[in-house]
Amino acid sequence: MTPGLPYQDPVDLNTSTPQDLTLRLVAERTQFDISGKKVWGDSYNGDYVGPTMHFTPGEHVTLTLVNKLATPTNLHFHGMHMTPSGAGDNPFISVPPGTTFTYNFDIPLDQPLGTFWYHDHEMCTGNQTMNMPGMPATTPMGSCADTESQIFAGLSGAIVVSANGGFGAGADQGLVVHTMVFKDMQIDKTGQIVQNQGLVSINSNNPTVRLVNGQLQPVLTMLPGQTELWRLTNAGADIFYDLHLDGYTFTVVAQDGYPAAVLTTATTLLLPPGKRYDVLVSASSHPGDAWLQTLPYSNGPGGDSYPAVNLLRLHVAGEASPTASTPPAAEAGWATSTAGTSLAAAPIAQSRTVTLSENAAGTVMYINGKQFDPNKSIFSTPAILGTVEQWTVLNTTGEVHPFHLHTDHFQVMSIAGVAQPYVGQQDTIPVPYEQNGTPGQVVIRIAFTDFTGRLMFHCHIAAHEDSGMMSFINVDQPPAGFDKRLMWNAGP
Ligand SMILES: [Cu+2]
Repeated sequence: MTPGLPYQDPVDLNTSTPQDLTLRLVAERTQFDISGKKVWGDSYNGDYVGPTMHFTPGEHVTLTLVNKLATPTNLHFHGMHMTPSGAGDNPFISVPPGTTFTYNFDIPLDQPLGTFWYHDHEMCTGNQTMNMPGMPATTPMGSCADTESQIFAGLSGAIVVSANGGFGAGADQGLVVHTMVFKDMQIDKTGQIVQNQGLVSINSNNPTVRLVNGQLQPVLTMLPGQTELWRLTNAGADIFYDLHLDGYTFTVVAQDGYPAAVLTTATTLLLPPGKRYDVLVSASSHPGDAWLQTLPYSNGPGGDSYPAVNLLRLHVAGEASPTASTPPAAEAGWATSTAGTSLAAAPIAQSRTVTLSENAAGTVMYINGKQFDPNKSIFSTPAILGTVEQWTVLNTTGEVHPFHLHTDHFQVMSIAGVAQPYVGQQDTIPVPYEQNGTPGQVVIRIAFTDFTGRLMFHCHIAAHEDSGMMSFINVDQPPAGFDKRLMWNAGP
């Protein structure tokens, strides 16, 4: 691979967002050109980083997935607030090899504007042992690739939701926008991306090649003083990114596609698998270079340890940007008008505990003592549409697990017992590991709005969801006589 090529954004699947949007994705075996090296994997429409989908609230989407793979596949629209049922964001759909499936859904008017992503979420229902070392990756239903293998092979890409081509209220500042999709690659001797197959397993702790939009250490050029919006997306299968841009700060305007209620700045941003941050970056007023790096990171004594890696070189050169003086001031109007109300004062209709655990070898994973069962939620009672619940997520293992809920975002109330200020909602939160016999703990609140159905939740280390750390909650309409005092109305 040749580092240092000019930075490129992923290809766009569509550039306009008509009221009726028709899209087509073909999943197939593909030989990629990765900064000059030929590598075999799986693609959507030929690209290692799937083409970026653009959606807008109020739109109807018809998306045909053509499966030319040798295994079943499907799509999940991570973070999108859309129906989890029917031909919507429904991971219970499985598209067999050689067939097509047409997804059909509305983007609701209250869909937050920001960065999301899509990926294979094939659940190979009935087999949660495929990642156990030495177990062949086959199931009673025939050849079935796990989610980890499919995402790792290449089946993921970004989704951008915007209105009028911009980011949100007060935010159409004419900034240059970049979509940065982080994925990593392990390549075997035959030039193929490693898969869980036969006696071979992906080991997320093995040396790996970290790529930005499928490029090795690309060079992004900015003018002195220029401000850009970067849509940072971890669309990889298993590993974390702890992003740092040497000498710079990130201004966070959205997290997981949900506008920030309060603008914050950060010098590092931890992105577990599935996480997104939309950030403003203002180039230095002086020409020079800086590395966007992922810092050394360990997700716990029972997990992985990753070395520091340079990801992208920021090259500041040329005449000072004519817009240099405007964007930071424009931040005041950025996005915050579309952030939702804090759930701190909401009535709590139900409280639940979600305990993440695993066997001693770390190969079989559980939630509340059970591996994923596609036919049965770990909860005996449903959530009620229009209510807010409080979930205490406990981690009794020696590694951080990023907890993800489909369909509805959540608000993080506390981490390890420390109350968290409201900065907006999110859909993926790293749950700390157990220390000295005290489980890691995150308390979240979820407002179940707009959609009934089965909402998946799971660890977003794909190997862990494949190993069973996944379930779903049923969301039902309020039964007759339901106590209206338990309903949450976030209105003014
Ligand atoms: Cu996990």
